[in-house]
Amino acid sequence: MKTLEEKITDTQKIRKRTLVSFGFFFLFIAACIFGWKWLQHQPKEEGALKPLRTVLDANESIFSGLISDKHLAKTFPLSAAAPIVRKNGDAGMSDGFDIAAWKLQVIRNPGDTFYITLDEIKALPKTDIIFDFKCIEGWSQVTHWAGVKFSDFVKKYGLDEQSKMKYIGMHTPDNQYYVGIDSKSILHPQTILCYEMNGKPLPLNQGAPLRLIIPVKYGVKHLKRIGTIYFSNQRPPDYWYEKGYDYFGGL
Ligand SMILES: Nc1nc2c(c(=O)[nH]1)N[C@H]1C(S)=C(S)[C@@H](COP(=O)(O)O)O[C@H]1N2
Ligand SMILES: [Mo]
Repeated sequence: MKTLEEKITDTQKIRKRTLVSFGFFFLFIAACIFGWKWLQHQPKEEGALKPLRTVLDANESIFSGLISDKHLAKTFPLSAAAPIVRKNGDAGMSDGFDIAAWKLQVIRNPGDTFYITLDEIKALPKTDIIFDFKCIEGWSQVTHWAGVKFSDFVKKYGLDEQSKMKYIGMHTPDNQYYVGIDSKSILHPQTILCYEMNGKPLPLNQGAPLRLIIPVKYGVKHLKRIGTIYFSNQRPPDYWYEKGYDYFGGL
């Protein structure tokens, strides 16, 4: 049996602990509010608050080291490919585009440009890929594409030196959509310059006559309607990066 005195000290102990716990709880909440306010007052860097941008860039340096030709995106049988393919994003897909007059512009070096026709691209070995196309908006779909491996294109057009630069840049003929991609990912064996979907010529709103399919990246990097390709050791401008997403866009 506890004496009355002992019972009183027990109650006091409980009261003290409760008070201390509440104290810590309120300190924690205050720290959260303070931290959040601090974050909101930080400057922005390429569309993202600076501390968040720092974390995104740190992630990039970790994950870009993991890209390798041996790590392939999962592929699927033909029967798994969706017959009706989602369409998303129409930046750079402006009206009045003359598909018949299209040529791919390749900037070998600043001031050294050449043009390639679709027939010349189609003359290179064709590669099919069926993979799970993932959009950062939260949807994904198994889809079937075909075209020329980017690495085959590089070999055929003698761009080996250029492709050793850190990045490749691409933009639509009207410059309204643009991406930058690390060279390891662009030379990955599953990356293709794509001109077919479900065994048929690429539909216009899906990027005809030529789009990028790069299964090691999120949808944002699969630029539709390629106008120009160039090489650079600096990060080329990137549409979604400027809106605050990470530059790498890897899966
Ligand atoms: N030119 C261009 N390419 C683009 C986009 C865009 O807005 N314009 N959106 C990207 C995004 S966010 C996704 S998810 C895919 C969608 O490709 P789809 O329309 O073939 O499904 O295209 C990518 N390529
Ligand atoms: Mo997307």
